[in-house]
Amino acid sequence: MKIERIELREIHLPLVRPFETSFGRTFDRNIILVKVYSDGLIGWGECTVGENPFYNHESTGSCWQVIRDFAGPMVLGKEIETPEQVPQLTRQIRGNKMARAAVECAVWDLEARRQHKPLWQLLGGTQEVINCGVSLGLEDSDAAMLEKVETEVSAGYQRIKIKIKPGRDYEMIKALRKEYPNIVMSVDANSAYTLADTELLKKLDEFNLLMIEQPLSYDDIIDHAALQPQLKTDICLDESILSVDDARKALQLKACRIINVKLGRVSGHTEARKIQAYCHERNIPVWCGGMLEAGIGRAHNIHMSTLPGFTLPGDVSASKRYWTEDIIIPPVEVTPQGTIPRPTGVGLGYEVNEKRIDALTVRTEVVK
Ligand code: OSB
Ligand code: MG
Repeated sequence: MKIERIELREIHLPLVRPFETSFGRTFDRNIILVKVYSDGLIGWGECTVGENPFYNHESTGSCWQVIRDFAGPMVLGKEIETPEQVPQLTRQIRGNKMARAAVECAVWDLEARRQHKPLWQLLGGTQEVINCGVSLGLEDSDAAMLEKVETEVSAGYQRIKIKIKPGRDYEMIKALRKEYPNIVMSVDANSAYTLADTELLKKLDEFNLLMIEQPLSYDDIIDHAALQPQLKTDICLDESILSVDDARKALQLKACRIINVKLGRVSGHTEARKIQAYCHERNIPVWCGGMLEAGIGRAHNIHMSTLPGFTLPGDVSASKRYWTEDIIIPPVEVTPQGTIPRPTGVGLGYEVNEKRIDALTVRTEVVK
């Protein structure tokens, strides 16, 4: 197929409730959508980047520029056999993986529609349902956090992840564990600690956590390798893993025992599949992380999560936890068992609500 046209949209939509991590609080999202055209068909991608360069070095603004001026033009007009060629076409771009991923994901959707298959089938997905957890942002009080845990446990989610930061860690988790001794619980520090905090991190072993996600620096593997043997709790790396090579290095150094895969962070489905395959061969569990995605990004995450290595519950949860009205129809819904059945329709398997997208659009540009 030949990519005939690439359009960018920036949509603005408020979150149902603010989401706080150790690096800051998000109230609204500004999300870039990529629409690719070929032979009368359309494919959609969503850039998973944050508004500020606080999770990684990218931002909505930087991704817009990189997609418009580099990743988009490298793909536009190109004859491609398979979406796996897209990372080849954009490989000259260093870093900027969320920008590159948005274009690649749109081409995957397009190719799935061209082949008249659901995306999961094209990717090689094998699981009929995906297992869902939730990620709970920081709250000012333990009482507020307890209330949120109660809501999500009642909704059926299979794993509850709690954001932590210095000062909101040991005592808060202790309070939650007192009320919920048996739920599957994990914590995510988003790089808020250093090796100087080793004693505190060791104390979290008391709480029988499924994992501790990214305790140390976003660009580190070495210090995590020093920390992991001192903890009973499994470390899961998120920010530090940008490629299958990073996954290999982290596992060789025993820096973690679990890996979080995010499509944007690792540059798209092609690299995500490589990480999944590498880990699956070694019995290292992976799971799908989230970046507060709207429906298109959420749907891409669902398809990826059907791959065989995705055994732990992901951060892929119901649309209504984020948006009053999503940009896809129907919205993503989660069963009382905490699962999402894999979509049956072609491509993403959800209808993209273009009217809603038009109403939310704050910027449009066509790639030249
Ligand atoms: O570290 O997993 C993270 C959100 C923004 C940036 C980083 C992270 C998160 C989440 C939210 O934990 C996951 C979600 O509900 O989409
Ligand atoms: Mg994380």
